[in-house]
Amino acid sequence: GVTKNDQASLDPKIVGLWEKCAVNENDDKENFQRSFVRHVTTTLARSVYNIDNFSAYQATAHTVRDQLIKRWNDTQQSHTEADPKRVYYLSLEFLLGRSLDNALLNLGLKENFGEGVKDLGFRMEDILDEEVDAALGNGGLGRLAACYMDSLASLDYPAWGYGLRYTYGIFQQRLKDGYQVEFPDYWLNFDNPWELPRLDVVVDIQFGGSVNKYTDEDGRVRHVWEGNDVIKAVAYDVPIPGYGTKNCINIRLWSSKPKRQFDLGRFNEGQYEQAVQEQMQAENITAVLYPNDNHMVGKELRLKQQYFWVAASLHDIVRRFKKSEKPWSKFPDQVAIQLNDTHPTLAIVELQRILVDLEGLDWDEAWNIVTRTFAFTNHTILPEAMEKWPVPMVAYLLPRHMQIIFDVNLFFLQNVEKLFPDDRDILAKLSIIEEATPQFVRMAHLAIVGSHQVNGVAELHSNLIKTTIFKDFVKFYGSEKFTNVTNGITPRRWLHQANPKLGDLITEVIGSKDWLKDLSSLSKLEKFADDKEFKKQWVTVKRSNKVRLAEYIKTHTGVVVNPNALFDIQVKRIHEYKRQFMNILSVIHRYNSLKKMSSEERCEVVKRVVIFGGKAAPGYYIAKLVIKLINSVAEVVNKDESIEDTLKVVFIPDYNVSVAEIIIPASDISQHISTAGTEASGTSNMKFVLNGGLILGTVDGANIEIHEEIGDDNIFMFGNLADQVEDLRHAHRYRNVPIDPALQEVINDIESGHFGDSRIFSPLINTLTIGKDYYLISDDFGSYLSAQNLVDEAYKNQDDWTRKSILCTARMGKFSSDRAIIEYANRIWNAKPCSA
Ligand code: IMP
Ligand code: B1N
Repeated sequence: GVTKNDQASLDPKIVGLWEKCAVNENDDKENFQRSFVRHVTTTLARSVYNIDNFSAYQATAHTVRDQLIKRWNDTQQSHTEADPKRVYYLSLEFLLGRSLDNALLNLGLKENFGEGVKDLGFRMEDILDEEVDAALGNGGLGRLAACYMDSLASLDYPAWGYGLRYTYGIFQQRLKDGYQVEFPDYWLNFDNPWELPRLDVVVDIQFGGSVNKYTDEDGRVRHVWEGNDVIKAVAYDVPIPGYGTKNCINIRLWSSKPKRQFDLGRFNEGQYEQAVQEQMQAENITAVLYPNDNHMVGKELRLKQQYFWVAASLHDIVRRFKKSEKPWSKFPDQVAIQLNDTHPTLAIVELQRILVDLEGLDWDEAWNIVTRTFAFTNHTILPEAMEKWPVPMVAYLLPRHMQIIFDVNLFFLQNVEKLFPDDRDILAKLSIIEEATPQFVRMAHLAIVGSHQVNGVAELHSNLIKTTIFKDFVKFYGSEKFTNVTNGITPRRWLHQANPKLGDLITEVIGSKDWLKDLSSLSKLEKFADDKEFKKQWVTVKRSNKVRLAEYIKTHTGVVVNPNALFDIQVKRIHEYKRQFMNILSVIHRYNSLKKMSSEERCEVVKRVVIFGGKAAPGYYIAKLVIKLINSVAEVVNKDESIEDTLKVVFIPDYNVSVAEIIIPASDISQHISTAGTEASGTSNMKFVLNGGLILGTVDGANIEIHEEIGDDNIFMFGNLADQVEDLRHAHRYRNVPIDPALQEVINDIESGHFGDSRIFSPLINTLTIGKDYYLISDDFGSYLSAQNLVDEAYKNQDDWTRKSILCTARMGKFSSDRAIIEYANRIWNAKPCSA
């Protein structure tokens, strides 16, 4: 039939009905309950006599979904009419976590719906707990994308995210004999109310084949790429409601489907298995999220994922632009595309291909449009994370793209040569192609050359990229192309939702909820830092969050912990550069000291619960050994009655977004102890401090800016600085640097078999000894232990500790993702809000 999708051609009868149905039909308790029961009986096809918590969750979620869809439609329609400059955030990862609580808050339905379910005999907490996390990401990078979507929606930016709809998200972690074991995360097992399948939005994506040249009627050489395989990309839309606005933006996730159902010929010949093979291969592409954080694995399927995703997304972006019938030269005024790391870099090449091969623009004209459209965020300087793809692999999968990359590189290097006529070295250093056997495409170089702005994610990191990995690009482009946008976090999820008691207390004392939209208004808390009554309430909230975590630990690990002890937390992906190893080594040191004490002396010490959590990439052997060591130490320490309950060690399994929401509000101290210069920013550091937890950290990433904001007295910093790291590594390599004596004692203790068969741990110990201690654990160990002592001392003065805690929260305004998004919009995208 005919599709009517502009207002002018719409039948007035339909408009009338549509407007009626657009009226908010369940914003009060009774309407909610009616909708709830309707969804139970129709959507879920269940009897009202048989509603368990899970179906109550589903019915509530579907009621919220109805509202989301209306807002989504209104927002998208108003954007279509206003046709503002759009922002597109391309990210291979969106670590959204749960959606129900967030949607209730952002839509302003929390109170009425809470009352509504209570009335029907349910507890909202139980209902919320039924939801499985959407865990389509590894760690900080994926969660950052989720926080940014929340801010884009809340600030009314006309923005869309584009990603992949993985069938399996990040694996689930369980522990067996202290070792990590991975289980598939089949998150779509039950229906997913948070996605809108757009089975009619389909893009054909091709791979392989060859490129044919011909001369067109104007005498120009044109290229036609004829692919071998064609796979369909089907859109699934995830609505993202803003807080305090009707605006609802979209994340479009692509799912791969076979082009044909199956090979009919084969099917008729009775070769059923071969007949469905093509189908299975196509569905492979979006089957699974690669579980590596800060590490590149050069698998062909990963490259296919990247192209599949950027090609579908660009097709959609270009289609939307064409609806407005503006000339191509206006494309960069209508479209800003942000590349979340180098994963979507092929988008640069794909747009150039669309403009030159399909739309017939001149190369230079097209390249000008491309480079004014894209901007690139770098998230790491770790060498093992840098993406590079073998030229033969790219040429085989994407023959036309490989040609375009060589041409882009040729023209780029010609310009380099003009500026540095006699410098062959710099050509080799800047080249998009690494001249090895085989050659490689350096994705970061391509991303820089194809973008108008490149940014790092914290001050130190943005300076480091200019002086280390990209320093030769600064020589060529000048430093203006490189900038900083310090990361941020959404206060809606990370304070209001994760820590409702603290949120309410803050709202009460500062007299408004403004902080949810303008986090800098937390500074109004400063004047209560010495208010006796307020401090009491503050302590009560922290204590109840610690009790909540203690209960979680009890049910999930069996370990009983004392909520009066100092809760010391390190939760993040397990990686050598994050140095969980150093943390557990210091725990052993503490344990040994406790054992040497008399019971009178032990009475004086601050009790500690040291909490770990985080996943190791399945192929990361050393990281997995760190988990094993933590659990082996925990087993010995936790059952050693001689130290009473002065020390407990816990590894919380399956750390994810919804577990983080329980852990983070309960910290007294959290640890962010990466080797200086290795953690680009970190974002959990911000979450802990926002919730009134103090930090024990190195002079790295966003720790530095947190320190600047909250002041010397409210943070424990230690360790060598980033500019000392290279010299220290050099010393380890070429001189015999003695190991820190306290560290040596700990190593001896492990080797004595105190924590089980020591042979298990020798590969780990070897990283310190014969492995040159690349992450400088020995160099930082002394100052780490001193900082730990300062923490203990400070904790003894509970009243002053509470003051510090309040000041921490009060001074975190800068770290809202709203601030970060406004910086991107003003300094990089040139985009304005556009409200429905
Ligand atoms: P797109 O920009 O063409 O992708 O449109 C975004 C979405 O907005 C489409 O999927 C439409 O369903 C929706 N939409 C809602 N109202 C309108 C309208 O009046 N014109 C065009 N699209 C609309
Ligand atoms: O990005 C976060 C930062 O806060 C962290 O410091 C940084 O480590 C993290 C390849 C990555 N950098 N690189 C990755 C993830 C997956 C992958 O396949 C690299 N993650 C970060 C947000 O800026």
